Amino acid sequence: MDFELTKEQKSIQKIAQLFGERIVEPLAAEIDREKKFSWYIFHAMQRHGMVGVSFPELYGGSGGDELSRVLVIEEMAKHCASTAVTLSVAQIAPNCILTYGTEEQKRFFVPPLLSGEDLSAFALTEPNAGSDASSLLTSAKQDGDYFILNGTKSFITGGALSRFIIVFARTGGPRKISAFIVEKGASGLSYGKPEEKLGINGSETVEVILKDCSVPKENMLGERDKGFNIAMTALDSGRIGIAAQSLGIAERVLQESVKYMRSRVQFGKPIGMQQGLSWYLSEMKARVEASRNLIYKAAWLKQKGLPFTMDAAIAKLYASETANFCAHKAVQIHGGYGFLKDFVLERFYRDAKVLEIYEGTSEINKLVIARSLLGPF
Ligand code: COS
Repeated sequence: MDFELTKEQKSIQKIAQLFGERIVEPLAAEIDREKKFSWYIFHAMQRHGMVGVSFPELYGGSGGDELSRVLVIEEMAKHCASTAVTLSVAQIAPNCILTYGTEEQKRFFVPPLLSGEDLSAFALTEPNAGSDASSLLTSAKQDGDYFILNGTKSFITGGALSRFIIVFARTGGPRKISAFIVEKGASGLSYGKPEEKLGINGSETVEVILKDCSVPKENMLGERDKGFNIAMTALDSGRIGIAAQSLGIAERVLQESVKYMRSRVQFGKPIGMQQGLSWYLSEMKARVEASRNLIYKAAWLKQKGLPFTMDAAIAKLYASETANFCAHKAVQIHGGYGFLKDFVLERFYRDAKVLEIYEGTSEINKLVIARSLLGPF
């Protein structure tokens, strides 16, 4: 067992750290305030190999491993949760295509997502199919060389900005779901207005509407009727990404709290000397370190090609709850200043809530863990 990062991982971490401090941090508050996706940051991340960090060089990636991907998302999240989630979600579609796509799909769709200028999205959720994802109603009916898709997808990150969206639609009865690559400009594809949210304001969230949307049959991803498994494996990896985002947020608010508790003087001494408050820090630190170990282990299992569904769910569950715990305590430590928009705590506090919701709520992750333990009845 080795807890040390490799030379390559350390070097990627360093680049991401500098990128976060120099490029992301100065823009993060404005992105939140203006509620605007930053193409500038996203393209810079593509150019610096961060989107493609864990993908093969053959398809425009940087050839790193899963832990490197975690390190990069973690660093981005220390500065801007919206940037971190955009990055994590941008890696879902290329991951799906490289795992399930034809060679033609890989060569055509993936390089522009990793080192080019394109963004992609993943559309599973519907207004009435959230946690119960397999009850989705969007339909895909074959008509000669095309599939005609009808339905509505909701909460789609980057939906309207993306060059294409991986859409899950029903091609038969129960469990018969297939995945399609729906390209921007396809007839019958439109978008709802961007959602107004509590946090992660710099990541776009829209409804995607498919009305007799025709998709060439070559754009089916993987086998017909086997799309649900594609969605589930994509979410396993996605959960590692969201866990890394959670870790970055928890680390940042902890760091802010340490700084503040050393400098803020009340009752004639720094508030860090008040035992009650210092114990908040200890609890935050313990949870941060536990989260890190869970996440890095899940990433390690994935890169070894070992089963990691349960470990990804544990990491996501624990790290997302840790981020919320830490953000809550950090605001408390900062008192009135934690409540002001001029300080970063308020933004991280709002941004943290969704971590317990998207890519599987805490309750769904508990269900995944319990099912892994109990097996089929
Ligand atoms: N990897 C690969 N395949 C998986 C899998 C995984 N992690 N989990 C389940 N599957 C497969 C099963 O093997 C089964 O395949 P077959 O039909 O070939 O036998 C199929 O998927 C259905 O599995 P299951 O019966 O467990 O599905 P359920 O409908 O009971 O749902 C949960 C399982 C609840 C785990 C799933 O719906 C889920 O993850 N929901 C949350 C969705 C989510 O995270 N949404 C957020 C979207 S992104 S914002």
